[in-house]
Amino acid sequence: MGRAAGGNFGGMTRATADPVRPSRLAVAAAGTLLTLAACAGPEPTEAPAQQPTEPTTEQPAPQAISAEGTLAPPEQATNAFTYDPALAPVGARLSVEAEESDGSTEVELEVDGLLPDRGYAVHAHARPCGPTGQAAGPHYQNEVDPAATPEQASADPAFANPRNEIWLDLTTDAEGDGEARSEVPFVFTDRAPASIVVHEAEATATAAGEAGAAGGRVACVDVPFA
Ligand SMILES: [Cu+2]
Repeated sequence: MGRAAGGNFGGMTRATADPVRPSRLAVAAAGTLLTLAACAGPEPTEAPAQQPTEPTTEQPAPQAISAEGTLAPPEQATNAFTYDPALAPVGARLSVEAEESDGSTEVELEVDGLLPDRGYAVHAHARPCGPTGQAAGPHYQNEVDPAATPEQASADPAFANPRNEIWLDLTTDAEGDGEARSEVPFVFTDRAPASIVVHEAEATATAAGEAGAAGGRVACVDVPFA
């Protein structure tokens, strides 16, 4: 019984009483000149007072991001590029969502308007899209392969694999739509990928010496993972 009464004292009475008082004082002191400003005052102070009482805001907010883009030729593109309109048609849409929780990251990709009934190899890459497919840099790796160089991409399955990189290989349906989902056992810290790249190969290679390889880069969408 005592507890319930104490709880009621806490939030509501205090929150509503404080903001009202100063604006009343302002009206009394300043007269007609300030009446307009004082009238406008109470409305904004009442609205925010309701939001903190929502219990759901106390849950830890998950780190979630989303991005989408419509493929355009590099000279017109802003965030979604096609480098090969025969394989990644202008107007196709890519949409990406990512969410971190409990030390893992889940990434989902949806595509609309690619070629029908076709596989595409897709990965998260380290840098943003640019005028050519190479702008996006190498695959994002959680643990970076020390043997990889700008000229020689990581091809060691110990690093170039779908638990250390984010692979979103997919197969489209008869309409050219498709989706992929990947959950990896890491989160982004001081580094994060910046784009999703679609390749010409129908699936990402996994064998030693060619792991991660997927042919030319046909499309790219910027994703603000960081
Ligand atoms: Cu790639």
